[in-house]
Amino acid sequence: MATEDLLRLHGGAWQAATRHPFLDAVREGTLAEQDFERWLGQDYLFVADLLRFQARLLARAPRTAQAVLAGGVVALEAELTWFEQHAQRRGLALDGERLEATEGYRACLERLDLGAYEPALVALWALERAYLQAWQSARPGAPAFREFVEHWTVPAFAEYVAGLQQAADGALSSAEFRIAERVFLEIVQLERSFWDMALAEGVR
Ligand code: MP5
Repeated sequence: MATEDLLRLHGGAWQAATRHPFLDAVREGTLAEQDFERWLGQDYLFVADLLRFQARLLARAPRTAQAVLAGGVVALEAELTWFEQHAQRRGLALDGERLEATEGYRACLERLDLGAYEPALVALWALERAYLQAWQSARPGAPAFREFVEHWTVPAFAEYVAGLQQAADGALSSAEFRIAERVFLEIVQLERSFWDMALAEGVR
């Protein structure tokens, strides 16, 4: 089984996680500022959690996966700075509490961290691929949000996701199909909940 099979088998769930009214509003320029800022603050907390998870994943990765995972760790650290700069420009504090979806994601990453390497890598690929496709659906993005759309749709990010996919395919051959599938579906659900959360207080 390969990663593409997971996407093919669960196309409906994947679509729900990667096409969302939040992203449509980013594209159309109709997103309320407070919704965007809620997403920004929560995604900052998520990326901080992801950096810890990925650093530990790197520590237990086989030699062949070290380069792509190490590159990702460096990029995540730089991304935190990027978020901090945006928050500062908007006068936003980044020390908020995790809302439910963010906390659920953190708990999932922690569980994966305690389990086997292979499903954890599949999870990382799935969440990065979901973000790539989600932001692609918002292209080109209204001027106010364009920098964010570009951030997750640049060719370098797509190449990173492809590198993770190659590593995940290598890992999948030795992973139990059902375990990988369960992890994949959990990530898909978390991604969807994250977008729902961003709009939760002002569904329009
Ligand atoms: C990513 C993210 C992608 N920033 N937020 C969520 C909810 N899912 C996935 O991670 P990265 O490392 O920012 O590309």
